[in-house]
Amino acid sequence: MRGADLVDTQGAAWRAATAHPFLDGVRDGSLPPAAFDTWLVQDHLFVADLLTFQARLLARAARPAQAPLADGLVALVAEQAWFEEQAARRHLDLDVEPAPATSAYARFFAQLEAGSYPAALTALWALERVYLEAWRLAAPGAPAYREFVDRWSAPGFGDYVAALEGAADAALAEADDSADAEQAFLDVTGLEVGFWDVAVQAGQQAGTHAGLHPGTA
Ligand code: HMH
Repeated sequence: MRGADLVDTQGAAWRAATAHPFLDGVRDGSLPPAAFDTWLVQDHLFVADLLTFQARLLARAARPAQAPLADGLVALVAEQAWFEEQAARRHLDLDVEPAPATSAYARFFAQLEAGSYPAALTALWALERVYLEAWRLAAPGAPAYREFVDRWSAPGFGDYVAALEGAADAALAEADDSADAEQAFLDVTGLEVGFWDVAVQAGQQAGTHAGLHPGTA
């Protein structure tokens, strides 16, 4: 089994993760700022968890996977700084509690750390590929969100995802059993939907409050 096969066999789950209403709102500009801001602060937490997970994955990586994983770690450190700049520009407090979906992702990472290397690498590739496809589908994006769309639609990010896919495929080719990797792939799609949902719900709540208290915004 190869990673690309999973995208085909789990097509419905894949589409749910990559074609969410959040992304429609990014594309046409209808996404409420409160939804976007919630996504931003939660993704900043997510990236910190991802960095920890990926650092531990690098420690047990096969030789050819080391370069993409190490390059990816450097990029994640820079990405955290970029999130912090974006948050400052939007006057957002990054010192927030993780949403349930963010905590669920952190628990998933912990579970992967205790599990097989091919499953962990497959999950990493899958979650990065979700971002590549999801944001590309939102391209070019409304002006307010364009910088974010550009980040994950960039050719360099595509190259990174392709390198991870190659590394995951190599690991899967050597695995005796890929059932856990398949499950990890499916888990990623569900966690991604949950993550987008948190943001969309925050936008709806902000809209409701604005409606209840007209003129106080
Ligand atoms: C929730 N999934 C989520 N956030 C991200 N930044 C990525 C994937 C890609 O790194």
